[in-house]
Amino acid sequence: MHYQEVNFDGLIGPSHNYAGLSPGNIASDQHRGRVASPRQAALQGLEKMWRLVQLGQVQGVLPPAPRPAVETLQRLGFSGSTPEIIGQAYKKAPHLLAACYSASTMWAANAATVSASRDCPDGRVHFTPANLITTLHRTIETDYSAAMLKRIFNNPDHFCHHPPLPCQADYADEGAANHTRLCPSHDQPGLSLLVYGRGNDHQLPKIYPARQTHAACEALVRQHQLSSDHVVIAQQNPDAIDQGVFHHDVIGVGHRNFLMLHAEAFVNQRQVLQQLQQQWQQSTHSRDEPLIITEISPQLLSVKEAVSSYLFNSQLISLSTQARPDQLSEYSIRAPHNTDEQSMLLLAPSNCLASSEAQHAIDWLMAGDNPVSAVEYIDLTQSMNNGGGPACLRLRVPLSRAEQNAVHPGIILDYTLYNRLKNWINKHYREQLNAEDLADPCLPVEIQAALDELTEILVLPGLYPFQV
Ligand code: SUG
Repeated sequence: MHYQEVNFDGLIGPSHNYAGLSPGNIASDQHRGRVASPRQAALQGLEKMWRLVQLGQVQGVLPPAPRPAVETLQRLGFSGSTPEIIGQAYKKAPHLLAACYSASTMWAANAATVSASRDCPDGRVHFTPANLITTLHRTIETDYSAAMLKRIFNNPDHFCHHPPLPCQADYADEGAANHTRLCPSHDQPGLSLLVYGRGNDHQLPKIYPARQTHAACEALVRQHQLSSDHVVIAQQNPDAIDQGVFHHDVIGVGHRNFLMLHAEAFVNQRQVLQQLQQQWQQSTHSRDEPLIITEISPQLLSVKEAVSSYLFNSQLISLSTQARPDQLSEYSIRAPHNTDEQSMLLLAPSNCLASSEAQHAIDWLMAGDNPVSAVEYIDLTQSMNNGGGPACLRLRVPLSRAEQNAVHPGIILDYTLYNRLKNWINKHYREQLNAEDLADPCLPVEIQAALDELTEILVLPGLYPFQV
């Protein structure tokens, strides 16, 4: 049966702003209080999705959460009508208003952990929405994301939805950003690499929070019934967390049989990589398809520069059978030297162009013995300024043909939907948004009108609570 890794990207919502809400996320901190452009942000995200379609990929669109989260402001003690609640919150606790306005559901890699049907004993795709308890603005995403994913993957023959892990510090979970599935090809069982920052030992970051726990990784493995010989659980290097690596996908990316990561990503990295190789041999029985691991040394690219360029937050895209070399854009720096089954495109954030270290690392990668045969750059500046690169914006779901057919069809991007969404963004989104604009009583009304129309475009009637 034909399996494919399908990307589902978070559509960037109309309240995208820079509020500096994420300690340990250096870009978010540096851009606190800057003027954001929701329109440009959403168009950049949409262009990325459309590029994937042009490259022959199946691409889904995940609608944003309704904002502001008035019910959270109510739970925090603000009362009255929506304009009154917003007015009080802006005066007394602007950081809470900003949290309730955050468009953070755009970073769909944090929406859930997803296991492929080939990896789960019941043959279904398993989803556990992330509780995101480390930050307020992110933990209020969970109920919405859980409901939205159930609407989109709503066939119980193919999809199994679990509740989020308990909202307690020991089970802090940030979803697929800390999960990499490695496999010889998507129709075969995979090896799950789960990464945490906080366990029982004392190797903790000193400055910034570790957002994922070991206990959460173990619970996810149990929840999805992954077999232990198909799982490796690794600890993030606490020094890397203190340099801004708040999720593993800031320092490593894997696709099919290829894992690319910084040499300082993990505690005991040697052992972790050895364990991956051993389990690969045992679990995949695939000698023809080796697991290729490429480590980038700190001499080539420092952790600091990895964080500022976001090289490891690139997407790796299989070019096999999907895209021909002539489908690569003029931004592809090199044409693929082969287009066989192994060939992959590195879709990197355009920030990498401004970093000579990142450029050297890419040159080194392209010259090396690995599947990356082309690189292309994508401008996601608006999301990047909040610490969200190409890989953060997408949730990967490996799907068979039958599973793909069971996904809600209204969210699969084609040329018509791309154009409708572009017009919708241009019609509804503000060109600019700053901290003071969040006090504007017109903003919730504008957002509601936009989201109401979006549910018609995506054929998801009644998705938002304000519609019922
Ligand atoms: O959780 N930024 C997000 C970025 C998430 C990136 N996702 C992955 N690495 N997969 C975060 O830190 C900033 C919002 C603000 O400051 O306004 C923010 O939430």
